[in-house]
Formats: sequence, structure tokens, C-alpha cells
Amino acid sequence: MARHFDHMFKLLIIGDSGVGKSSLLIRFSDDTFSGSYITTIGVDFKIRTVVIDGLRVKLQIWDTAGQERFRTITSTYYRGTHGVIIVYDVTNGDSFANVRRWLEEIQNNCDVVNKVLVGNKNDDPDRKVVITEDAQRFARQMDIELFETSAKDNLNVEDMFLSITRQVLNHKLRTASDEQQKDRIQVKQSKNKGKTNKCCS
Ligand SMILES: Nc1nc2c(ncn2[C@@H]2O[C@H](COP(=O)(O)OP(=O)(O)OP(=O)(O)O)[C@@H](O)[C@H]2O)c(=O)[nH]1
Ligand SMILES: [Mg+2]
Repeated sequence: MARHFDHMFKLLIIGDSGVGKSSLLIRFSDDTFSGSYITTIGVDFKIRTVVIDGLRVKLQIWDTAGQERFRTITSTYYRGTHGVIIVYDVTNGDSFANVRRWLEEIQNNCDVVNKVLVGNKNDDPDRKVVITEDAQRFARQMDIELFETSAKDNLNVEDMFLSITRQVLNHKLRTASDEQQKDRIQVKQSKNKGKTNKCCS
């Protein structure tokens, strides 16, 4: 039986318009795909629970609008975000070039460290213009894990979402154990302090 983890993680999907952000989310949450394009206006979110290493984690995944004119009050999207998924389209070079801009936006809006870079629409070799090696090099430079996915063919989508979740989870567990360690050190110090004081007085 999976143990309940008492945190809900908020993930945010960002990237240029049309790269497949909504399609990735719908593939992950409902396991469906539609070839027709309905641009996202504002934001939308879906919930899915996953189990990682026996821990049940509830994910609240926010899908943002890529189109500039629908991107109002951006900073509120970022509030409380644990992990960010930055998506480009492997058949669209501009969307890859713009990843730098999206990374800057993250930096300006939150101090989230958990990120993944996603090259979506990786299902037609004839249309692919962003080659894996270039994307991999860039991802390494930026210290981000890269996933090439296809929401259409259901390639790597689950792995990508699980990877960012694991990253957030590990970060949380590390922070929690650091806090515990700090508490322990403080208790020890205050105990020692008492002793020292007694000694010295
Ligand atoms: N071939 C292919 N097409 C895809 C894939 N993912 C999405 N698409 C198509 O690309 C178009 C845009 O997809 P969306 O998911 O709406 O893109 P978006 O990033 O949410 O766009 P905005 O909401 O405008 O920011 C749609 O026609 C999708 O069917 C994929 O993996 N492969
Ligand atoms: Mg969308």
C-alpha cells in the first residue's frame, strides 16, 4: 500500500504557443490526444495522483497560455510552484531559441530549482529541425534534464512527468532532512551551551 505524502505539488507548463503544452497535459491526465488546435486562454489545471517509491503524490499541473496576449498576471502562475516544465517543439527552431526567454521568466518570477526541458512533437523525423545533440548540449549547459516527447504517439510523456515529480520530491525530502538536521544541531548546541555556561560560570 502506498503511504500518503501530505504535500500536493504544483507543476507549471510553459513554452511558446502551439508547442503542445496542453496536449502533453491531456495525454498525461486523460491519455488522449486531439489533432485539432484550441489555443489556451489564461490558465487551466488538472490533477493526477502518482505513486513514487511507495509515496502517493498529488500533482496539480497548470497549463499556461503560450500566446503573449493571453499571458496576463504571469507572476501569479508562479506562486507556490514546485517544478516547471519548459516545452519547445522539435519541428520549430524558434520555439527552441525562445527557451532562454522562458528560463529568464522563471528566474524573474520564482526561485524554483526543479525544471525539465521538453522537446515535443518528436514523432516525424522528416520535420525535425532541432537535433537531439544540440538540445542535449544546451540542456547540459543549463543543468536541466532533457526529454524528447510526443503527446501524439505517447512517447516519453509519463517518464517526463514522473521525472520532474521525482525531482521535486527529492528536493522536498532533502530540505526536510536538512531542517531536521538543523533542529538536531540546534538542540545539541543549546544543550552544550548550557554545559559550557555551567563550566565557565
Ligand atoms: N505531431 C504532433 N502534433 C502535436 C503534438 N502535440 C501537440 N500537437 C499539435 O500541435 C497543436 C498545438 O497543440 P497544443 O497542445 O494546443 O499547444 P499549446 O502549447 O498548448 O498551445 P497554446 O495553448 O497556444 O500555448 C495541436 O494541433 C496539436 O494537435 C505531438 O506530440 N505531435
Ligand atoms: Mg495550450
